[in-house]
This record gives sequence, C-alpha cells and structure tokens, in this order.
Amino acid sequence: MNQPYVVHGAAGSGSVPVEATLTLLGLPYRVVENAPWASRAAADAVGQINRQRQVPAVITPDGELLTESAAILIHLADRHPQAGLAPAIDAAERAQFLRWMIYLPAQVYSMFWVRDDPSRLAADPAAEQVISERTAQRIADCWRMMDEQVAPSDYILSDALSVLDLYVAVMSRWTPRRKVFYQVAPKLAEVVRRVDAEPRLAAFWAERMPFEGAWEG
Ligand SMILES: N[C@@H](CCC(=O)N[C@@H](CS)C(=O)NCC(=O)O)C(=O)O
Repeated sequence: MNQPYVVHGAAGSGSVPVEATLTLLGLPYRVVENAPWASRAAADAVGQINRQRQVPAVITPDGELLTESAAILIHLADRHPQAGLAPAIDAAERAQFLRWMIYLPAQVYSMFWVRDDPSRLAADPAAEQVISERTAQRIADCWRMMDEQVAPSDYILSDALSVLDLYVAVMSRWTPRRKVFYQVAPKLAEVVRRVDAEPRLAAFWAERMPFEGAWEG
C-alpha cells in the first residue's frame, strides 16, 4: 500500500489540480511527464495508458486506472475526508459541489479538445480560425455564467478550500486566460487569487504552473 500514485500528466495541464490535491493530501505520487497535445510521441505514450490519449490519467496504489479529472479529484477528496477538500456527502454544499465539478469538464474543458487542434472539426484554415475564436468566447461565457450563479466566501462553496477551487484556479489560466477571466468572473477572480497564494502550494505552483512573465495573459 506504500506504492505511490502515478500521474500521467504535464505542467500547466489538467493533471495540475490532481497533483495539487495529492500534494495537499500528503500522498506519495510521481508524475510521468507527457504533453499529448505537443507531439505525436507524447500522445502515443499517453495512449498506452489512456485510450483517450489524454492527461490526467492516474494509476492508483492498487493499480487501478482513473481518467477524467473531475472524477479523480472527487475520488481523492472523498477518500481522505479528514483533509476537508470536498463537502461531505450529507453537507449542504454537496449538491452545488457536484454541479460545478461536472460543469467544468462538460462545459469548459471539452472546448479544449476542439481548440487544441481545430482541424479535428474544421475542414479548412478559415473554419479553424472561426472555431478558435468562438470556443474562446464560449469559454469566457461559461465563466461568466458560473460567476453569476455562485456566492463565494473565501472559496467558491464556503470558507474551506476544496478541489473545486483548485480546478477553477488551474482552468482559469487557460484560454482566454486570466485577464479575461478576471473581467468576466470577478467573484471567482478573488477565489483564484487566494488559491494562487495558498502557502502550502507555493513550491508546487512554482514548479508546475509558474507565475512568470505575462502569465495572466
Ligand atoms: N475529459 C478529460 C479531458 C482531458 C484533456 O482534454 N486533457 C488534455 C490536456 S489538459 C489533453 O490531454 N489533450 C490532448 C487531446 O485531447 O488530444 C478530463 O476531464 O480529464
């Protein structure tokens, strides 16, 4: 049982909230670094583990394969309730927790399968350009709609940091990036700045998602 979790992932990717969660939980893990969007070789390597050729893909200490970032985050938080990284199953915030944990991959993350390679759906470069612009707009709209429907305290659901906050903090750094996010989602903006400043993750962020240069976009 002392086997580490193995996280197939990449800096800046959807594996980062998973890695951040494992860090906060103090669980041993190692990362197998492969950015499947960056090269065929990396996608092939990830494809050996996850048929979807996507990260994150996690091998648990029991040897079980987990994919789908939201499922991994909810599983880790629920498995270690003492850390308080998710509302308990009977907590008042639980339903909204599940709502937003599913909203993120369904409404936002799914746009990136298209964006990362618009030729998957577009027949020519002009159509690719339209897809790039409209998916960026759609993602901004999704952040706006989420912001309008949450009432954060220190964090999105309460005064306790949850995996939802980690998920939003990372995803909000992707297109259309933080400057747009701060404008369209001012309440969530305060939360992600708090997550960026989480002292237990300072070294982690520096390594896996550095705050350097024009990082906010
Ligand atoms: N539904 C998956 C999406 C994962 C995903 O799209 N990961 C990106 C990296 S952030 C990826 O591997 N993209 C490569 C591809 O889709 O070909 C999840 O929620 O984990």
